[in-house]
Amino acid sequence: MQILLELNFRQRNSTRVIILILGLLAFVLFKNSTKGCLFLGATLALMLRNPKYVYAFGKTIARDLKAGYRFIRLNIFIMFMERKQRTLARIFQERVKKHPKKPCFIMGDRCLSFQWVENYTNKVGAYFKARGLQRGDCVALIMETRPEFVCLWLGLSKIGVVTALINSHLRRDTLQHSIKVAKANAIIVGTELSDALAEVYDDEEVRDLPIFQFSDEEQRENDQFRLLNGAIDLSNALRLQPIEDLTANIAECKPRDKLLYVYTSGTTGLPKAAVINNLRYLFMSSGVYYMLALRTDDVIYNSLPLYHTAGGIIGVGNALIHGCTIVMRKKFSASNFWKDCIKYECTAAQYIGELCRYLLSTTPRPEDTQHQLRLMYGNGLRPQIWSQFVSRFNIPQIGEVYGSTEGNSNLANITSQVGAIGFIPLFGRYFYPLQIIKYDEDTGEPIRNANGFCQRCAPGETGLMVGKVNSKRATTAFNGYADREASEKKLLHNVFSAGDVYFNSGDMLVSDILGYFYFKDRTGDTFRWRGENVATLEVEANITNVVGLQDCVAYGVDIPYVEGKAGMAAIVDPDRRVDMQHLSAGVRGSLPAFARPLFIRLVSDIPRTGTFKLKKRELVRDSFDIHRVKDPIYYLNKDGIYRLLTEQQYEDLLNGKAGL
Ligand SMILES: *[C@@H]1O[C@H](CO)[C@@H](O)[C@H](O)[C@H]1NC(C)=O
Ligand SMILES: *[C@@H]1O[C@H](CO)[C@@H](O)[C@H](O)[C@H]1NC(C)=O
Ligand SMILES: *[C@H]1O[C@H](CO)[C@@H](O)[C@H](O)[C@H]1NC(C)=O
Repeated sequence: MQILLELNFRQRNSTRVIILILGLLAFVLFKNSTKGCLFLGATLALMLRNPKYVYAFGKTIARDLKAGYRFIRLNIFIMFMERKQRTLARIFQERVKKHPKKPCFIMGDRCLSFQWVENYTNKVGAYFKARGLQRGDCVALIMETRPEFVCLWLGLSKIGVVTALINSHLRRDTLQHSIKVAKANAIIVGTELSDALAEVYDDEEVRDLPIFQFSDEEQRENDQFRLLNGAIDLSNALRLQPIEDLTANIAECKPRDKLLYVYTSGTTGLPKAAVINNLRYLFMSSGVYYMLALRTDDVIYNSLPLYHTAGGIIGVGNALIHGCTIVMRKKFSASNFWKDCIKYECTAAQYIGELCRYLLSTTPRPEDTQHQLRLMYGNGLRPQIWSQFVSRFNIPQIGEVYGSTEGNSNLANITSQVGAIGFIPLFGRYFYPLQIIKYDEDTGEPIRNANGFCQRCAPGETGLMVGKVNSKRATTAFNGYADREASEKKLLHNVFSAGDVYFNSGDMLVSDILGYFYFKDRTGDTFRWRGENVATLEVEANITNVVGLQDCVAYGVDIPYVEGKAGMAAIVDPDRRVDMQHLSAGVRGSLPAFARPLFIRLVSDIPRTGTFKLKKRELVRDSFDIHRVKDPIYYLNKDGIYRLLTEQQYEDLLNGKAGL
């Protein structure tokens, strides 16, 4: 309890705290009995001046005690690790000593032990040390899923080198941009992506970097195999590299040293490199481990990409830190999901919302329930399909987790409340660094009162989620992006009192009286589609560029039975001059598949707000409703061409038959 209270203790006025302590004392004296609960509930009600909380308290006390207990264990673990100056590489070494022979990563028919990973990463570290890389340098890693993906960055971290995990779907401009913002000193590329790298080779800043090309056995045996111009054959070099003991190098690294850059499109513009230091990695990964009560002997099925937080940090981290076994797969496959889970005897699996829907849309088969999963965890399981999913596949527990890569506050539903992304214990409401504040729907900006401060939302009111930044505590520090200016944009100052700093998540949440939180939406500048964040600014810039017109706004719209938001762009074109063939080709050439708008609407004008921002709200509400909207609406057909949305397609979209 002490640690929970330590969270922002000073921030609240002391009377509340005194009442709470009295209530807790009474609770302890009555030894957890009903009387004690009522007493504590009444105290809480007094604190919050609202009798409804007595009821809420009775309903949630068991949940909150469980969560409180797990939360305390998590915090103790993190504190302990920081005190002992443990980096990830160091913690992993200790893991290896405990069970060297245990499988760490499994993929296809490869099964790699902890000792194997330790040996391999020592080679990687030693090799790059000999090539002159030093603590604080950065390497961009462009590779598809394979165990070496993790081994490479873990090995680099042993000599203090930061790895930028580049999204393997990026091409051209965005790829170039991602390499540049990380200020990489070298590039490691998988042979499967060497063509993508070749496309950005003409850029001066990229061309000057040494390139290390990695290929697996299969690729080397292929007749087509060739090295990129000037690239070094990394797989061969590592084969010849002797294993070196890097303990001394590891000891030089500190828990707050940068470990990885993970890209997010944040809420504005191009992908940004969010800084993940060792402590943050520990916290994110252990957060899930402790809050969902994972176990060391869990075998976790991870078919998510390794360059995102979910797969690469939360998933992989449970092996590196806590000794679980991770089963990887190059690309998620709905038809092989349960087969794999059965084959590798998985006990837990990770999901994102899309994945659950793809699984649900397969034809029922006996494998559906022959697996031994006791837990699936992840983000984005929609309330509409939650119950159906759980009963068809017989999943005993769902752990829906909320948290952003760069954000500093996290929630987890550890009680399977359908639809909820998590909860904050009632007694933690004022201490947990996460708050929901009122905001202006048009601009997405927080509303400030006469004194210039923001206001908390009551249960049931949708608001903007913000997380308090406390740079002293690892768990709530905001480490920002590689680019300083981008970091500053995400921060709000003077939120509840002069001088405080909060991180603006850009997400809209609503809480209920029991303290559960539900995800509502994202503020206007990004939306999620196919598990990726799409930045509307980027889409707008590209379309404007392609059609050469004045204005364009991009936004996300809901499609029934589909999670995330489909992209839609409204182009100002009163004379209807846009050439759809040209636009189709332009969009294909400049935007990654997930960012291409599914719908295009030609409008005569777009209303603006007082600050000349384009008003999106009405456009979002109109969506692609061809019965209501008189403007022409085009639909991105399977062949990549925009054509007028037909009545049949419209019906299919509404009925979930559009094959999205
Ligand atoms: C790891 O390296 C050690 C010493 O170089 C060697 O004895 C051992 O067999 C290696 N283990 C594996 C799994 O490669
Ligand atoms: C198009 O989008 C890409 C990112 O996908 C971005 O790098 C590029 O700058 C955009 N083009 C224009 C003209 O803004
Ligand atoms: C989230 O809450 C629901 C409802 O209580 C519960 O059934 C589910 O198991 C919870 N998820 C987890 C991971 O506990």
